[in-house]
Amino acid sequence: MWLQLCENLLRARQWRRCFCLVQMALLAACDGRQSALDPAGTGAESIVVLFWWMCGGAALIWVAVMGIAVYSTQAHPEAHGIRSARWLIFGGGILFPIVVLTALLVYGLMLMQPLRSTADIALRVDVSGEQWWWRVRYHTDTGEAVELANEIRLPVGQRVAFNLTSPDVIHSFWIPSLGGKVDMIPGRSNQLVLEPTRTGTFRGVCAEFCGTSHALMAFSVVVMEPAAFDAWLAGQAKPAPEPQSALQRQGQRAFLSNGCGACHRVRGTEADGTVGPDLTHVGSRLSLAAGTLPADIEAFQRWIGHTGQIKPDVRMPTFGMLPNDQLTAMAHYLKGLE
Ligand code: HEC
Ligand SMILES: [Cu+2]
Repeated sequence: MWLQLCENLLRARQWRRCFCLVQMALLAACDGRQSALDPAGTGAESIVVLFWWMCGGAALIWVAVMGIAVYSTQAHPEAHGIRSARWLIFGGGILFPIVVLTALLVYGLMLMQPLRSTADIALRVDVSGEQWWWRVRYHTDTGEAVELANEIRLPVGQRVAFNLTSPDVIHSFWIPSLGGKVDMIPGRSNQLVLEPTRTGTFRGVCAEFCGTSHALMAFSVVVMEPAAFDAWLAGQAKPAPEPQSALQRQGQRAFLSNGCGACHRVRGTEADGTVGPDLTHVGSRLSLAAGTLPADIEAFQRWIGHTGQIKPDVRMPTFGMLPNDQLTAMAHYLKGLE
């Protein structure tokens, strides 16, 4: 009796542990800034509804199939005529899937309809998938385009149309918390409409293998109150602030004399390159190099001195040959570009 009691207890604890693990895995997967199951946009909300319907339906079908399988091990073959067996195959194997899949298709198409509508678009943002970062362009009221990289800010409750392109390889633009993903295909311009429903910071990723550093191209999505968004965009539209300290001025000279301006633009200076990200307000970004590094001074310095080690196959040369004081000065200059 004691033995049995112990065994039962042990089993109960194992079950509980197992349950805990499953619960933790589910919570980790469902929560947070990159989860399609914790929606923060109308698109993601439709997807999550469809997901749960499909999960529920799949569970029901699984139970039914298992029930039939168990029954078939118990039943006597003589108890069923060939006609009823045929009916089971026709009904369960052909009729039932046709009905279920057609219903799912119609339901899915109905969910898509409002998502694709281009009515009431409040904001248009161009995003281009580069190797391996995201070029983001806003069009302001004055008609001037504001470019930045790896960061998208949106006003809450407004429909935004993304114009998605790529200059060379296929990427896929995906913000799981806000909605579905859409491919960026060279020579084409695809459209995706999203409508964020709550403020917060979310994470977007590339969902199509695009080369060596595919896993190192993420971006931040910040959903803000409309007034805060307008203020942010007005700030981004301004030219770069002048360097304040002697160190920052030294950094600006180093930046301009080492050829960084051939690939990078800093509005308000002679640096006017477009191969790499626009650095006019790089000091205010939430991350560096497409979510690869934090955006602090040490990270700026590490990036410029160890570029290829941090991001394999990156399209920026490593400037590790520059003396340390120049790297430090450039890092201070860039961090000051807020
Ligand atoms: C040949 C073109 C080229 C040159 C020259 C170049 N860069 Fe870059 N740079 C790039 C590209 C491309 C990226 C994007 C890398 C990525 O994230 O995949 C980049 C990214 C960066 C970033 C990160 C920007 C962000 O928003 O994440 C910084 C900072 C930077 N470069 C600074 C410099 C500095 C300083 C120099 C000069 C010492 C320099 N770059 C020279 C092409 C260049
Ligand atoms: Cu990609």
